[in-house]
Amino acid sequence: MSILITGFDPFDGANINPSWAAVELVPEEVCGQRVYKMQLPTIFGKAAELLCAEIERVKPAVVMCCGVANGRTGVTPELVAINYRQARIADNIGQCFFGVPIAPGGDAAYMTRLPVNDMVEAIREAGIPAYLSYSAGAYVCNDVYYALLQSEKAFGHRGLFVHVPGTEAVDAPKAAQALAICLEKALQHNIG
Ligand code: PCA
Repeated sequence: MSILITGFDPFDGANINPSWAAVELVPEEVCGQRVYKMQLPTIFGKAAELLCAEIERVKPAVVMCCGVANGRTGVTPELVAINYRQARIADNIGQCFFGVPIAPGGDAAYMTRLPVNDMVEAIREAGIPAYLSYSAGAYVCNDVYYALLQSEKAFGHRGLFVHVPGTEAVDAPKAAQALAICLEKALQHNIG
């Protein structure tokens, strides 16, 4: 049983993306399972395509994608991915969608089957701020999350998206610790 985790490259003129900084610090093994890591480009469509190709190659049991949500005050597991694109800013190749579906005619939304409330509780117990989020937005993170959950049937993984806040709210080592806690909960859930 392997694990795949992803973070994003910098976007909107930033020098770093705290999601990738955190992913890089997650141990190479969690609960005895190998952790594969991948950086995704902040590009509508392309990020999801690269992710699905890697899932097909690695065949992980659990896939956890991570992004930054500036302005949030804690680590936020995301419950839902919606079939919608709406961007305030262009992605890293200048694409900007407004009010269009990701998959025309596709399901309106998907929910993760992983135990997000247990994750929030466990992260808080470790002294790191966390809360459940009911919207991953409508930018590239949600785009990837929709593809991640939509492809569960085809590839057999369980997917989750987690937003980390800016480093002023939670620094990279703490964010990495929170991500590792999410993985532990996901694996316990998959085994149990
Ligand atoms: N956050 C953006 C996309 C890449 C990232 O790290 C988002 O929340 O959609």
